[in-house]
Amino acid sequence: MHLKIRLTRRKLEIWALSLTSLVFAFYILNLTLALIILNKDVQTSRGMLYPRESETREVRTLDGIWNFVRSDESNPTQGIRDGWFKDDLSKSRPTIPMPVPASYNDITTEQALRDHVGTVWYDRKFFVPRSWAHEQRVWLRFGSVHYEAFVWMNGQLVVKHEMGHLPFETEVTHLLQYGAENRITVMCDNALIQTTVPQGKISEMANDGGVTIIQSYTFDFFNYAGIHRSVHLYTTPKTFIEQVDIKTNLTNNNSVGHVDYSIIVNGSATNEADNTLYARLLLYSREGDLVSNVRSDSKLLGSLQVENVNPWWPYLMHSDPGYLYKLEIKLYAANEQLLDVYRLNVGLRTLSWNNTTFLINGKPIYFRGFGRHEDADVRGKGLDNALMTRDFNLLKWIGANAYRTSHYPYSEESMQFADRHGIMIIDECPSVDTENFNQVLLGKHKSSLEQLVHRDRNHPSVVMWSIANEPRTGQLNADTYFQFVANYTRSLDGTRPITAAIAVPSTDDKAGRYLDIISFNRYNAWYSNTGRLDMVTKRVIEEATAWNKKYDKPVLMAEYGADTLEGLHLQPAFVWSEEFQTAVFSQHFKAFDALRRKKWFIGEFVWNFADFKTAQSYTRVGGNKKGVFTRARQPKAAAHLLRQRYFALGREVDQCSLPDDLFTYIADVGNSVKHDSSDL
Ligand code: GCB
Repeated sequence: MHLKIRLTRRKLEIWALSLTSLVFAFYILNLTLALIILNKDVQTSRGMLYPRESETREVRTLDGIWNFVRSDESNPTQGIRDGWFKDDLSKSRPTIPMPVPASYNDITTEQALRDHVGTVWYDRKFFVPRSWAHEQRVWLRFGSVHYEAFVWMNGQLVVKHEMGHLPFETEVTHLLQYGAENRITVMCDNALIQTTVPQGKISEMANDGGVTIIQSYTFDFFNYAGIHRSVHLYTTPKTFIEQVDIKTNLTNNNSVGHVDYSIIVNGSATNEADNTLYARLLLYSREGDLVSNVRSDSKLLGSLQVENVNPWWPYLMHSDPGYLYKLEIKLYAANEQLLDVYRLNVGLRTLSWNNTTFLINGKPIYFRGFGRHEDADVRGKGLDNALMTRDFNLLKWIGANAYRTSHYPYSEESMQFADRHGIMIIDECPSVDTENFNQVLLGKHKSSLEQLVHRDRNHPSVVMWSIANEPRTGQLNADTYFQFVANYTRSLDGTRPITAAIAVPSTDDKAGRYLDIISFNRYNAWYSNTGRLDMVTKRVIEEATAWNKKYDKPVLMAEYGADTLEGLHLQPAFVWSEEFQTAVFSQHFKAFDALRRKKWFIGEFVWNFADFKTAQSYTRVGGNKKGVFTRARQPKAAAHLLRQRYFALGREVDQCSLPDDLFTYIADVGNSVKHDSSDL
């Protein structure tokens, strides 16, 4: 009997053991499957040249006041089910006026709209000229809608696009009514989940009235949404220049410039038996002189050469920065019939890098710059030409030569400004605080970079791609994930180095080995050792050195700073005061100067250019206040110090001249005191 019991118990133990092993094996299998990320292809972009008028093209903006409806948060797809796009929105719901471009969040006084989660609807009517009906095609193009857009033309779904801050377009030739009224309807969804770029979380929470939907995210800027950039209709001929890819190079001691081009055409010259097209490319100087001229082969690729070239130089690195040529591309059918004309600005420059240095036109770059945001009162992230122009004037006033488009692509108009003003751009995709790496996320992350490179590859101002901001690169599968993302970006454009702004300690990081340049973010005396101005300099030197030691690559500091309430003065310096921000900067400057001597340290970027709005939090007083400028774009005290440093660096590193008002006259007390620019 005893033996029988013992045997049964033994059997049970064996079963229990095998069951545990089975469960464990199943768990391991699941974990492994979750860790396996495959490097699948992503869909690539087409077309999307910036809309420009020419002899063969017309452009019309649809910017202005649109009609707007906020869906019920608890019923975000109602508009689709009920067909709100089939007729005027006002027939389905009462509408309010909404400016385009602009974020919708801060336009009204309603908290419900500011904090809305889910879908909103826009529509407007417009006429298309009768003349557009003939022998041409019409395209509808959005500069950006955040985050996801569905667009209907006269009730027909014409395009869907997921990813804020990037353009999309579609042909609408056959859906328009020419010489008559048309209606465009847009549904925009701002919901961010674990597989969107950037990531967020949606949850339900009890509130005083029942339950409500909460959007949370870890990134530190307000999730502004809406039609953020211009909406255009433009025409092209039936056969037209759809894509242009430009690569430039300088030889013979920067005296000869080369422009390698490749053109993709949409449509075919039906009038030509052999259908052979060719292009003529004419390059004009800024002064309007023809400096190079070439006829392409039938593959529509080739090269232009420019003698005595004026290279594109960054601001303060040359007395004539931002020199742009105008490239005129004329597409012909074999019978010499002119089919299409498109013009774009081209800056001729060459980039190279190794494990210590990043060079432009053979000259080492030392970045003096900012992390920024597209952010302003009322309009949020909406394109605003006045603000953009002011921002570039401030960048030049302060002597910056670069900024990072933290943490998403900025407007195409600002990229054109950067080309013209010689401001170097580290062009960042919308991946922020990336974590929980998974297959779907990888696909969208790669797609965001594909769209970014496709949009911005012809800008001389873009000198580096940033593939993420503060990704959790210490996590288990960050290694594979970032290997795929970095290699994919390199396959799209091998002419620019790749970076990511990393905040995990260098000892934990698994992504740096796939980058060309290491950027790190750190807030000494702010998030760590708050208020301790004596705990900055050495730590910055040590951390930068650790990154360099680990990867043997150039290093830059992509973020440092301190929140500063404009007008708060406390002496001695105390956190949040203007004195403290000034002192924090100064302690960093000492570190940067020590690091500059080590050669592989290539730049300093303050966080942030201007104050900006964030989600509500007890650490943010009306938003993030680390701006050197206020949200209204006026300087805080530290701006004047930073200006003196950036120009001093410009003078030392690039031999630039100094503005007359860099120093305020103090007293005539002899050579030992710095009292004007000549003392630098
Ligand atoms: C960071 C982030 C940036 C934040 C900043 C801050 O590291 O990259 O998005 O705004 O810190 O001020 O906390």
